[in-house]
Amino acid sequence: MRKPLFAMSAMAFAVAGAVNVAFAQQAQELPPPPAMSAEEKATGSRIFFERCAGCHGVLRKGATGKNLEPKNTLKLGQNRLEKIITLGTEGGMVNFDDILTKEEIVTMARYIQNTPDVPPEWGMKDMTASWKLIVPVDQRPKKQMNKFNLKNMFSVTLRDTGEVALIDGDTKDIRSIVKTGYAVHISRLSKSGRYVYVIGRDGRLSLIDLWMEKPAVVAEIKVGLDARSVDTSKFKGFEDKYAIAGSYWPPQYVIMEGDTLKPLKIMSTRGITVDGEYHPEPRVASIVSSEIKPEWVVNVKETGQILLVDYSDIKNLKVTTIESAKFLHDGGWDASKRYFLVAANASHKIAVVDTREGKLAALVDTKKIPHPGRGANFKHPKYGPVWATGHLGADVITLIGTDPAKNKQNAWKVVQELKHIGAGNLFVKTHPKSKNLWADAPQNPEKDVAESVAVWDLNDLDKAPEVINVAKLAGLPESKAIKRAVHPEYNDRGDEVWVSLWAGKTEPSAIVVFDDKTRKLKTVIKDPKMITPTGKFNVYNTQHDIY
Ligand code: DHE
Repeated sequence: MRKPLFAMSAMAFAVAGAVNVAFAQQAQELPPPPAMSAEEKATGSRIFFERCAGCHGVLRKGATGKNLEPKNTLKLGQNRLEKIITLGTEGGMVNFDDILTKEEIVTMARYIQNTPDVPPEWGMKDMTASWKLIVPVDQRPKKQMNKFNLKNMFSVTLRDTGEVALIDGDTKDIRSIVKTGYAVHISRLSKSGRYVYVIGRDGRLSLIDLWMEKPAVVAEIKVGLDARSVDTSKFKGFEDKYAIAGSYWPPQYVIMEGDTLKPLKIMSTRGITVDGEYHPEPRVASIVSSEIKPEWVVNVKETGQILLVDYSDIKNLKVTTIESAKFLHDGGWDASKRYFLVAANASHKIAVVDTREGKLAALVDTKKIPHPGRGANFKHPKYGPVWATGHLGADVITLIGTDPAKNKQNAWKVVQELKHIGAGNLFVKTHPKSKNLWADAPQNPEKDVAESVAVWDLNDLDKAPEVINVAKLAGLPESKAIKRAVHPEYNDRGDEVWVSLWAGKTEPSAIVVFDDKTRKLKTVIKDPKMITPTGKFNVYNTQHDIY
């Protein structure tokens, strides 16, 4: 028995040896990476984290963005890399000449020809050490201590100051500005509507208690070194009990106590992709909370696996792994809240999960790079219930039928593509009480398009949309820089739409409020403290997943 085995391993060694020689030859053909001082490396590392890792991954293995390991970047060389970073590419990479200085572009081109740094892990010890229970539960109010109409409060991301503004939807007053994580990303609501969970790109998760006289952070934790998603337990009997946050680095998710953020369990997402290959950095993209089961839907970007995490017994955690497509990003529920639709953006597909059955219901082919946010649900006059997504890479809004019970012929099919004002859409939105569908295009390179939104009449979707130049209406000082119109969000009654005008950190930004019925300007919320507003999360709509 021993001999053949030995013979086999000798052969394996020989093959491996030959492969190593081939690699060495290949490596010899590549030029050496440019030398960098420690200071220059630190600058490169900081800029890469702030600007590049979101699309390319910390290990630079590529996702929405290309693989940037030295085996590829060294082939391109300094000049070509500088050009790509400066001007962007037709493949969807944006130009950085208005974001980075010339010297920074040179540094970045050098940095990405060097081997990526592997950041440290972040386990239970680090997490627990970072956890701060600022106001223990028994010292918190027993009832709402302010007179605000909390249902209509908006938690607004102030991206570049690492804060959220809590804005009263009735009076439009800023009730509180709360310090949160760096480049704060999203807010989500607890099932009761009392707690706001805010996650920053630096992995800082903040818990805000809306019942306090002046709402403030009552607990905080660092869930990872790079993160984007958070949600809470919404199933009957588990309301406000647990929170879950997903990290980009380390690739993992953590389950916490809902009202204190005490970490309870960490689960790694490292593993095998839908193609059967190991991936060291499968990042956690969107997470949503089911109302029909004690379950979260956790979408793992690089593996293309959708995890149904059953939180009814977290000591004996049951996770269903559903194979879909790469690279999973954002998504939302259909109107019945049984089906979850998520963009596999680099595959140009929408994956549909039937959460009642715990199975993939469909993979729907779409135009390039779908980017739904949470999408938009409405009843189409011809096709019945549909869910809408916009696209970063195409100038259409895609409508997908979502009712296999009564409109089987349209279910999980693209029933219509609405012609948008351009590519570069990020978010679409409607409301059950509205007859309008709003879509932005902030990533479009044309200033006019990026500063505008399009509005369709849901009763007549063949009619071209009304195009509203939000920046022109807002009355902010003219500037060459683009004021991106981004993230339409309804108020709780569904009769107002708020659109952010996202300008640079040193320029005035604003939130522009429209009357949904007339589509006319209602008011502009301006304030010197309103720096780089992007996402806005209405308490009631976010609490109940209304979109
Ligand atoms: Fe987001 C949602 C990741 C850039 C504003 N963003 C999400 C989600 C993910 C994600 C995974 C879904 C969370 C969920 O539902 O649980 N976003 C990323 C990135 O990786 C990316 C491309 C690059 C990065 O480095 O972060 C990125 N996102 C942006 C922006 O530049 C935006 C426009 C401005 C900003 O504030 O940073 C932005 N992302 C948003 C918003 C949502 C979001 C407003 C929530 C939409 C909603 O209605 O739920």
